[in-house]
Amino acid sequence: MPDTPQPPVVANTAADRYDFATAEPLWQQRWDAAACFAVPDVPPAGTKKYYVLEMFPYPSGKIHMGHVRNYTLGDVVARYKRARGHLVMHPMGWDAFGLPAENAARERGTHPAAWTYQNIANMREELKRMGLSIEWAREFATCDPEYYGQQQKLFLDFLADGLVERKESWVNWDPVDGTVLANEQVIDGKGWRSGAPVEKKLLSQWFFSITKFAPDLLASLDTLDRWPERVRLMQANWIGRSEGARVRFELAQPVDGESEVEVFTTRPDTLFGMSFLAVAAEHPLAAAAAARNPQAAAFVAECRSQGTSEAVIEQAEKRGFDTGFKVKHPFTGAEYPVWIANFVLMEYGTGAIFGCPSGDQRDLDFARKYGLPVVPVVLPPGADPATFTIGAEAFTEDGTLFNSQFLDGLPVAEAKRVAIAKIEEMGRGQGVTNWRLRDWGVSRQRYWGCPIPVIHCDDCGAVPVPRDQLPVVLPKDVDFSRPGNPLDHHPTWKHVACPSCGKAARRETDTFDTFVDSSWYFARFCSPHADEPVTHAAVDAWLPVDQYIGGIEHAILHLLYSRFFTRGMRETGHVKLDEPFAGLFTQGMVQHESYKGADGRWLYPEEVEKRADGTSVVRGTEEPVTVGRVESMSKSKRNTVDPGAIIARYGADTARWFILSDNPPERDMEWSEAGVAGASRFIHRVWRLAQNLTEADKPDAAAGKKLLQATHRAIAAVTEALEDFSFNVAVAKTHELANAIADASAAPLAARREALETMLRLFSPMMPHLAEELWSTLRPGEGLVANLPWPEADPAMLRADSVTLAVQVLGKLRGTIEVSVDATDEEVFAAAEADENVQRALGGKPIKKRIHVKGRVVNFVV
Ligand code: ANZ
Ligand code: ZN
Repeated sequence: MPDTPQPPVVANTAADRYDFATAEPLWQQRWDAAACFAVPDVPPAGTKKYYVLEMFPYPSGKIHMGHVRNYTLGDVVARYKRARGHLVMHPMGWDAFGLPAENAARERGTHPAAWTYQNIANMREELKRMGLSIEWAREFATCDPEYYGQQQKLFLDFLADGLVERKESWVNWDPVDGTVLANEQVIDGKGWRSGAPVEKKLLSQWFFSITKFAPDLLASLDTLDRWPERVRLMQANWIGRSEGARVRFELAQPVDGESEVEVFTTRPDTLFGMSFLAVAAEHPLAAAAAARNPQAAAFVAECRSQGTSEAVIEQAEKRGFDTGFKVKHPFTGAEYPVWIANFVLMEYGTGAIFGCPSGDQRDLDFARKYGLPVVPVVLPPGADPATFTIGAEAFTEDGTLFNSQFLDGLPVAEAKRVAIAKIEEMGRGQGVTNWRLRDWGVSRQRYWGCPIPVIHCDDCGAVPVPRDQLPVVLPKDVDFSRPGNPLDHHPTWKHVACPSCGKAARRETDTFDTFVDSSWYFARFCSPHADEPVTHAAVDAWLPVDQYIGGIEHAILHLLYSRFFTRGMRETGHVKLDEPFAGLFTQGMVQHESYKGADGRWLYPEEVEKRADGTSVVRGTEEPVTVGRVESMSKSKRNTVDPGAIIARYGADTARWFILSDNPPERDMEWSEAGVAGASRFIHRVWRLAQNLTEADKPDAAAGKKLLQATHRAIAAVTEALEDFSFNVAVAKTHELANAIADASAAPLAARREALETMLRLFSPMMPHLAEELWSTLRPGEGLVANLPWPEADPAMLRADSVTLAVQVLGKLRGTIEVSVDATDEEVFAAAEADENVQRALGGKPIKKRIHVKGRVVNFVV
């Protein structure tokens, strides 16, 4: 049946505004259908590969503006490099294991797997609406058994190769919940859930031997010339190489048969400034003191409840307990007290230090608190030894030794060498290199993680699960109603036969730290469906990642662990390279104003109405709103904006364009309603420019040439900006070109068309949907912009025809002239002399000297 006739559409409305809501999904489908972003696991010979990767998201349920920024930046790089003729791999996956899924299970009764996969489905849809050039066929989640089973193989390879060790280590233990706590779950020394004081407990755990690679991980930082300097520095500090000495102090009286305590120091030069020796609460001497004295035992127990993280210890008040034991100074034989101190870590150096309060702030705070002597031994340059004293601050810089017998008069570096030589000669120790880096403990007593593929047998010890029995899959039927690790109290899962002797044995119920999952995913993307962790041909061709993009919050651990894993995979024959990420870009945060209601409650931006007079009220009321600082978006301050809502209202291109335009991408940017609205206006304006392409009444060839020159300058400028990660500059240059097109209404149609077509290709990495939409109307049937090569600037067009020169008389600016760039000196001087203002300044006097600085200035001396 025929349709009933419709009234004619009101002219213009359709041509007035770009219908992004229809266009964007359409172009996303077209890209998909054409498999634009698919690449083979093994690129054909002769292709230039480029691997772009953004740090993969944790599937929390919804994408946030930080994701939008991260994936937009990566998408610009990916699309640009494709246009430049590279075969670009740009995959996406999910860092899907971790505690929030378990918390959801405990709080809401949903299974961690169901919760996680539902979140992934939601976030995948949201990301797809952004129009990213991602090859979704490579997608995986780290909680897929196909992924974590391969990770288990890698672990077994590392184990066989001596890169994994089982050793005891201290963990935070919640005695009420009967569970191990992560550092961030210890709040003011108490378990976050139970509120019970946290204890330290010694557990046998798996460690990756990252310290084996410490020298290489440090030295190789120098080769990472496309990494931010700041990140390399943070890595270097974390690895923390320090030169120092181990010194053995003799105990005045042996303790439990032990006659010495060994300390580690980076400042052996300050030995004469010693006023005490201190050991960690877990040190054998502390245990010996505790066995003799209940007060010492109480102090040790208190230290245990402090939490294990270095940050906690750094901030905690310095406290100690005098054990009554004494040690003898290696050089003077004088006796000094042995304390237990809460700021000495058992895991660093030897777990014991000598304290020199004048040279170390912690030691000074400690000495002031407990009335221990403060002897200055390093004299600052220019200070008077007779009057120099230490006040509230230790002196930690370079100077000259004094009060130090045979070291007196030496600068610090020299004094270190002399002190070490003396200690070695006396047989009391030796110079050593010490590393701050610890081995990486990867055992977690949690359900929602990758099972560690080991079986514990009373006779055979820790036995690897045979490869043909991998993956060790998580059981689905788990009970979250009890505290602790559900794997551990599962009725059957852990009861298995020993693969070696066949006797009853126990499956390891610990799972991997989720940082393990993210330490090799970039390699897995090269052949995501292989039944080995990686395939050689794929990783050899695609790695390293050419451009990695993510937040600075991952500058240390994630990158270091990935660098370690790459080395481990090299040792075990999986890859041939050392460094996984050739280029790294760290983006800034997305910020927003924060708002508070009259009663001080935080308000969401959409709850706030801004009035023309500059005041703000709660929408629909008269309640005044206090506009607070612009700060990083966070749920707690409610200063978040939902990307889904922005895309629905303005389209993905607007969100992308605004996020790129605001600031250089390495800096923080402020999300504002006005900014988004501005980006949206620009998009509609560009769209209208393309709708009004008709021949000018009187085409002006000169205007056409000027427009084409502006176009080629834009090609050069946008290209340079994109190469440089200066995306905000690329946006600004596009604006300039749009203005030039709008101003060139007299230019011939062909020139305006060329300018527009070039502009849409230049902004296509940033606003890919609008680019396709315009291309399809300007060049119907000519394929996708996504498949076009990058425009090339014509050098001849870049050269300006004329230049503006300043004309000076006796060094004073008197006028400006416009001359051809090819003008000879004589032509330039003639033009300058002919200028009215210049003639007035010359006043008819004879010119003694003429100077022409090409492209800049003419000067006449009279
Ligand atoms: C005496 C001394 C005198 C120190 C002085 C410093 C200044 P880095 O550079 O980080 O390696 N230390 C050694 N082991 C420790 C431990 N387990 N827990 C806490 N502190 C420890 O730091 C090395 C310095 O930190 C060492 O040098 C030691 O104090 C302390 F004027 O020895 B120093
Ligand atoms: Zn056995």
